[in-house]
Amino acid sequence: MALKFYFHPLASFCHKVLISFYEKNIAFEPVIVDLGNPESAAAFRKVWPMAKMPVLVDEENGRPVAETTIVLDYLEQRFPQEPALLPADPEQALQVRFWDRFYDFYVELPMQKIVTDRLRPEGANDMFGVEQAYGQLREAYGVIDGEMASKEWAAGDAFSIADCAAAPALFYANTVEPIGDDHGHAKDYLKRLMLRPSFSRVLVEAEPYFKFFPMPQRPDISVAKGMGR
Ligand SMILES: N[C@@H](CCC(=O)N[C@@H](CS)C(=O)NCC(=O)O)C(=O)O
Repeated sequence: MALKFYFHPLASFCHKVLISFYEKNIAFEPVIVDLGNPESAAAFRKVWPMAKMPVLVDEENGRPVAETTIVLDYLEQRFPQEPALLPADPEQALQVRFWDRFYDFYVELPMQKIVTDRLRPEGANDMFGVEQAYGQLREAYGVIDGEMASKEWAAGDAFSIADCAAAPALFYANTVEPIGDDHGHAKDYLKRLMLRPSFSRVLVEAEPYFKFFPMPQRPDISVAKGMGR
């Protein structure tokens, strides 16, 4: 039951799926994609022409599965072993799906907008869009802070695919726009995520690549190593 996983260790959407692999103890074959390398990029485009990471290829059926939320859903169906990251109860599952979408759209995407603007050619930056993205992150921090006043994990008491989405999104978002002390519940939630063994493993594996993070701020994983506040 070989699962090929096309990914890059620095890429936050790839972290989202790695967390599920480590939570559920699913074996996979890692294939690192380097979109800056023409050969690696061309090989990846043959797997998935949209060339967005990650992509899972289950050698049992040979079909590529793209889009992280769908990949996580696929893993739940294929590997129903504990822990279940998508609840069987339809109402709870709806909550999990909602918070997965929230973290992708309102934390992950604005964070990526800010970071990838640094990679644009000189003169092609989008300062207006970047300012909007910072504003959206601050708005999202307020929502998360209110939610996490009464919840342990993104959708309630159980760790779920919503937390797989939240962890890398909030980690990198906090690097580019630190969550303030006025949002203590959101800060504590990020700390819980970083101490979760599945995500702290992802962060430790990503650390050698942080030198390629294109912002002046460097990601800091001391909390994940049990050394930070
Ligand atoms: N909606 C997609 C987004 C995937 C995505 O944007 N991946 C980034 C890496 S974190 C990527 O492939 N970036 C390369 C590019 O845009 O050229 C998903 O959930 O899988």
